[in-house]
Amino acid sequence: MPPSVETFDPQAAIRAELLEGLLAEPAHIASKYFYDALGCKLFEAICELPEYALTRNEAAIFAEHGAAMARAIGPGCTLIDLGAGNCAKAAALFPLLHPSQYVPIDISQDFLLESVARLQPRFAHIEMTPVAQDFSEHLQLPASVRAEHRLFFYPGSSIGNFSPSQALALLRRMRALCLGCDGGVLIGIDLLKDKAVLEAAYDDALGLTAAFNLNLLRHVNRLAGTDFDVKQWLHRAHFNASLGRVEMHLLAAEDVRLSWPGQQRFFMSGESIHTENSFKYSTEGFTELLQRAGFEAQGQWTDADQGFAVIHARASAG
Ligand code: AVI
Repeated sequence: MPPSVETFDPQAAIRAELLEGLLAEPAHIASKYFYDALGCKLFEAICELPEYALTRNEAAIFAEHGAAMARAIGPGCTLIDLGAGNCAKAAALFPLLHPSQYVPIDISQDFLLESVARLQPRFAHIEMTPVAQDFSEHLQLPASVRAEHRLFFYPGSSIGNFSPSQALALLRRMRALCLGCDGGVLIGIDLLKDKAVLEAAYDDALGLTAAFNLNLLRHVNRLAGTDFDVKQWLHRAHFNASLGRVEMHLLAAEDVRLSWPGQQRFFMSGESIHTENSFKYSTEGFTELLQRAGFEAQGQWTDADQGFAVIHARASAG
């Protein structure tokens, strides 16, 4: 008999993960599944909303303090861009940082390759090494990534979508990949602020965030074969002060029988599916997390309203 071959089917793994979350009490869906093609466009539109100041605050910080950051970091880094997307945030820093290698990492291979193809002619002198990877699971760098002066760039407060313990694990992984190479991180975090301001950012008047949240159900239908009808679900967002996070949920607007091949689950009216956490930090709280991961904060910059911070930290010796 020929030996059996173990094959890994990524689609089946995604389906299994999603269905496990839907059968859990309470049900949950990982927020990384927001970003299908429409979800990416909705998120881009959210970043333009008056209520969602994160992106503007961060851009203002880079515009005002980018040169100071570049002085602190020094030229010639290996710039590793986590969740690079269209690469625009990193590219805006190229003229200041003068990286010797640019390593954009993103889950969406096609989008990443298109972005790099657009960028490379403008910065022909920078070696570009795109890596298609879901780094939330296990961040890995191919051997072609220089082990010199590595700088992990993680803007947008995306680290807030991980729990503090997951964020710590990811930072520790970055620390391990900085070993012996004068490495560091440049990371954007949304700061704790007034509850009403936070809740408006995740429940805007136009309903774009509601559409972003509901669109997740259509994406899950395609990935897992479920039969969600978005009309039966309502968007909810609230700030959980004791855990320091904005939570997004989808609430059943009526009794719902959800089915998929071979199985079903009943949701009572008002029952929730937890779809996202967005943790907010104080600069002290995040600096402490960095320290626990083996980094030492070197500089921090905030916008005029103290809504957002960009922190530069170096891997500590040892
Ligand atoms: C990508 N991430 C940092 C956004 C956030 O603010 O947590 C995703 C988002 N969710 C709702 N609006 C935006």
